[in-house]
Amino acid sequence: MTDSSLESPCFYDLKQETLARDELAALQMHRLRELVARVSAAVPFYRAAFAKADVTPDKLRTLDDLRRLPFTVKDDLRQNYPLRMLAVDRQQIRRVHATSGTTGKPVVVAYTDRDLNTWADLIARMLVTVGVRPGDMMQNASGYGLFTGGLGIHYGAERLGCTVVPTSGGNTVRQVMLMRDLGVNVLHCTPSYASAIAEVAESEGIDLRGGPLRIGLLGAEPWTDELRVELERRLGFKAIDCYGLAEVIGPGVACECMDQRAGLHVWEDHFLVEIVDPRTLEPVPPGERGEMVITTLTKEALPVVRFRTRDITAFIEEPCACGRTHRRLQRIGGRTDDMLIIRGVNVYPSQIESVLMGVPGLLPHYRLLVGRGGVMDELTVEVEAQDRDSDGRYRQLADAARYRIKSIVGINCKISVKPHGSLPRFEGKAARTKQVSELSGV
Ligand code: DLL
Repeated sequence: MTDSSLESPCFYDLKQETLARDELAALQMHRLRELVARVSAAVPFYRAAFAKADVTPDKLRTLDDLRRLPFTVKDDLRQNYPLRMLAVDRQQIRRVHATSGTTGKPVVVAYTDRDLNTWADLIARMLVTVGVRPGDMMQNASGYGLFTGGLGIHYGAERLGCTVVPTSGGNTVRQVMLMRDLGVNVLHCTPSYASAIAEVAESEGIDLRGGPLRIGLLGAEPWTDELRVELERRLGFKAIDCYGLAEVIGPGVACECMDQRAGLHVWEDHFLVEIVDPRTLEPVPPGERGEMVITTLTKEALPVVRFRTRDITAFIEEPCACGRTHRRLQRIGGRTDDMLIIRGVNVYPSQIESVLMGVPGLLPHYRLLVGRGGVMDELTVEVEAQDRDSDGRYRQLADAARYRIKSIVGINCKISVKPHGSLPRFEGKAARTKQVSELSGV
């Protein structure tokens, strides 16, 4: 990055970020053919899958031919646990990370030296895109260890020339103290942890607003514009969305740009993205929502071909005013496997969050209890109130939330308003949905 490019709009890699669409497509095509040749030779799983689908690199003539390739799903990675899908020798792996995995074995992912280098560059690119500059101090309150959010962001921030405060998650009182005392400019964590940090800052009487804290880089879980407004009000930063997943690289796949914050630019020189109908697996019409499928174009150690992310989004086809040519994605509203079906209506937890945040007096701390009431799935929403219960206050809040959920989301649910501080807080990704066998008495 040159000094002259520090003006806004600012780029980390001007040439790559503003490549003409036809040049980008030619680069993708070249990298795709090379990838298919490489994994056919090195990964028995892909060799067998490509043989079954009757594809060889020379049959890939245009990017549309991508559709001839088979999909990869999370289970394929699990079944090849830990490292049977490696495309390089074990000695060439410099690091592994793993997904948390709710049951059974985690998915282990691996990186070569070149992968780590690419990753640091992509994070640095993302940081510049969201408004971080060399010399900024970033508190990285994201889990280190096996989660990709810690070290992934860490090395990218150092690559850009930032100072990193590697607090990881937890010990929130100390996080807030360090942010204030060190004059931290950038906070990276999940949106739900940012909400817990805001709360602790308030209870400690530490006002971070109006100080050097400028940017909240938030991601790793779905969140809403309503929560963004709330966090910006409480922490005084500009909250920016970033997206990624371990199977593809970790954070650094897509992010909003500081100027527009209207969709996430996905780095198309490294990731080939499709959006398909999760039932038919055919591409959705332009602009429609569907499941995002990603092919890694440059990963060496553990490339994935047409990986089904389960994340639901849509392309925004219009060029962005920031000048980046890489396409944008709508914010990820949820995952196909997080979708609830309440009395026949499909609901994502983020839709409920968005409604709750619109009810003055409720806090962004909530939980969704899903259970079977009679023959239908029923939803009880537990949500905290800002104030104590007096003069029927909780009943009014519950009525307001129930009415709005019915009219906006279209479902009937029970609302249980709780006192401030009674629901769990999260240091990483929030676990908001709980299946319960019997809902009566909640
Ligand atoms: O969450 C990587 C990451 C770290 C992203 C730090 C951003 C910041 P995984 O643990 O593999 O990786 O989880 C990936 O989290 O498939 C989405 O379902 C969800 N997710 C990630 N970012 C967002 C986001 C990291 N900005 C899974 N909005 C993905 C909504 C997100 N969901």
